[in-house]
This record gives sequence, C-alpha cells and structure tokens, in this order.
Amino acid sequence: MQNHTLSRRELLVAGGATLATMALFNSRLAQAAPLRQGEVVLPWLDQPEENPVPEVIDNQLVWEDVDSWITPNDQFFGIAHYEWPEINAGQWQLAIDGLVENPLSLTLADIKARTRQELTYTIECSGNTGLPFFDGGIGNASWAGTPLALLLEEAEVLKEGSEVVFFGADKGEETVRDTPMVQHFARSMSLAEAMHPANLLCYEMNGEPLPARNGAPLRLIAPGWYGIANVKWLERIEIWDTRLANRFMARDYVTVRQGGSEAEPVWTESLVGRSLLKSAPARVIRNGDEYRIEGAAWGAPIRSVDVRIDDGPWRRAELAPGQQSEYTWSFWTLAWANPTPGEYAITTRAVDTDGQVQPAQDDPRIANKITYWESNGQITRRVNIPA
Ligand SMILES: Nc1nc2c(c(=O)[nH]1)N[C@H]1C(S)=C(S)[C@@H](COP(=O)(O)O)O[C@H]1N2
Ligand SMILES: [Mo]
Repeated sequence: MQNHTLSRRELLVAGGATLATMALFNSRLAQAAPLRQGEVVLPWLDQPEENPVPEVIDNQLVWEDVDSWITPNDQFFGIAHYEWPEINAGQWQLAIDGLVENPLSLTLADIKARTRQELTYTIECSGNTGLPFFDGGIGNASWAGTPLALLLEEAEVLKEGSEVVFFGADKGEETVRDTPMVQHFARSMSLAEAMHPANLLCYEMNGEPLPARNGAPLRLIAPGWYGIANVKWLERIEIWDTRLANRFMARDYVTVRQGGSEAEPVWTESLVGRSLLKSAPARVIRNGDEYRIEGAAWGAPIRSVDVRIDDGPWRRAELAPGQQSEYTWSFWTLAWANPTPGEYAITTRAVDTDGQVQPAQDDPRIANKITYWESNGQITRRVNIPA
C-alpha cells in the first residue's frame, strides 16, 4: 500500500482551502486506513469468476484490498476495447478541428502550458457488476489537466457546431452492414455537455504522469459520466453538427429493457451515459469479537447508506467524515457486534441527496434489463463468521 500522508499534490490542492477543510480531508483519508494491529479482513465467499477477457479488462479492483479513498495507480483498473496503444508523447499531437473557426494542433507541452485544474473523480465502467467476472471496474483518483471548455473556446466553435466527438488512437476492425472497416475508439457528447467546467483533458493521475493503461499521454475526464465517456489515448477532437453513431454510441453501451406486459411488451433502447447511484460492501473486518462492514457509495451525491444483514432491518451506516464531493465515492462503515458464527448475506443501498434510492434487484429498472450495462441494483455479498 501507498503511505497515507498527504502527497505534495494534495497539499497543493488543499493550499487554497481553509485549514478546517484540510483537517476534514485529512481525517477522511485516515478513515479509509490500512488495518490496525490485530485486524483481519474476511474474504467474501462469493468471488468473481475468472476474467475470460484479460485483453479487454485489466487490473480489476480487489474489494478486500481497498484501504485508501484514493485508489493507487497500480491498483486502478483499465479497459481497452481494441488495443493498448503505447504512444510516443514526444511525437504526439492533439488536433481540434471540424466546425471551428480556429483549428488547433497542440503538443503535450502546449497543453501543459495552459490552465491547470485538478479534480478527484470516481470512474466506474458501466459494465461493472453486470457480468459474473467483473466487479472491480471502479477506482477513485485525483486527475489533473486543462479544462476542455477553454480549448473549445480557443478553437471558436462555429454556430452550427452542436456535438463534440472524441477519437482515441486505438483502433480495430468493425463490420457494419456487411462492410468491414477500421475504426478508432470514439464517443461524442453535446457541445453543452462538453463545455461543463469540470471536464478535463487530463495528463496526470494521482500526482504521476498519466499511466499508459489509463490513457497516456492525454485522456478526457468527464465527471458525472460512466467510464465509457472518458476517452483515453486522445488524438483528435472534432466538432460536428450531428451525433456520432458508432459502436460505442449506438450498438454497444445501449441498455435494452423489456417493459409493458407479457401480451404487449414494450422494448426500449437507451444510450449509456451519465453515472447512476450505486453502492457496494467492500469488506468485513474482524478485530477479536468485534466486526465491522466497510463499503463505498457513488454515482450521485450521497446522502446516506443502509446495510441489511440477511433479511434483517436496514441499518444506517456511518459515512466517513470529510468533504462531500459530487464526483467521488463516499466510504462508510457499520459496526457489527458479536455476530454468531455462520454464513451471512450483506446487502447495501445508497440514497442520494435528492432522496432517490438505489434500486433493488427486483426493481423493474434492473429486472427488465436485458443488457449488462448500468447494473446499479443493490449488491449482496456473502461472508462466513468463523466459530
Ligand atoms: N480510447 C479508449 N478510451 C476508452 C476506452 C477504450 O477502449 N478506448 N474504454 C472506456 C471504458 S469502457 C472505460 S470503463 C474507461 C476506463 O478507464 P480506465 O481504463 O482508465 O480505468 O475508459 C474508457 N475510455
Ligand atoms: Mo466501461
């Protein structure tokens, strides 16, 4: 594990804040701390299946190992649909063109010379917990880069420009209506969405140069969105007057539901985009006869988290003290006094600041879903309390 003293970077961030905020931030890090003397983690009985697609999903988070609010880079998951490009940052340039008055071509040094902004954001793959081998597609990092909005302003988007299309350097073959073609990974969002001041063109992760796995030399960081929107290995940003309709906008990352009735089913297909309210038990910790359940909640600003053991009552967990951030997971704890030995099922549900409750597995939003993306239903994990 990394040590938990504040990094120089975090101190720089905190430098602008008040001392009180800083103390809160500090205590929040302290809350998600390594085990104390005599404490042991009980491994979950239900473990994810072996990953059949290691070339796509890399380095999943191991929930039992989560002991810091910031996920260290070497524990951060990575996704690549086509390939894992290794880009020579010295030769690399970012093009911003299409429906703009002033097309730009920028080196990494050009981008680093522009306004620097930092943001802590929890990124989750929309497929996470939707497949039996995939529950570690999430991590929380401090990202640094330059605001996307400033570069779009610099490029002077023409008035007919309405959509911002992000292209990665990674490419692969797709067959569309019987025509094989080579396509780059790409996603788009509306100009209004792209102009959100929190969006970053990011070159740094947790105070280190952005790792190759996570999109070096430059990636989009789009807080409030699922992972899919955060295009890595960025090469080109084009302004269009229409939506992108490629594999990642129109075929995959489309949630299909069957609603209506048996006699008259109504099918819907909707684009996966903004993140959804979610929580998960992370681990059960034993210290002598004392146990506690730790976990995380994310996807929306969190008001509270409830935990249920077997079919017992929902009990309110204690949120880790500190800044409530719109874009990061919140850690929580529930004390579990003297459970009798045996097997238990632990379920959690998050409530956001608007009072929305994370859906149960039998909620139609989850139960009607045919596809695996956006699986934000309540998660149950099983643990054995030893005799
Ligand atoms: N260029 C590119 N960007 C990409 C992807 C990709 O395959 N290629 N995968 C996306 C998906 S599905 C997710 S969940 C996030 C994961 O970000 P990470 O690999 O840094 O964890 O990257 C997104 N950005
Ligand atoms: Mo993803």
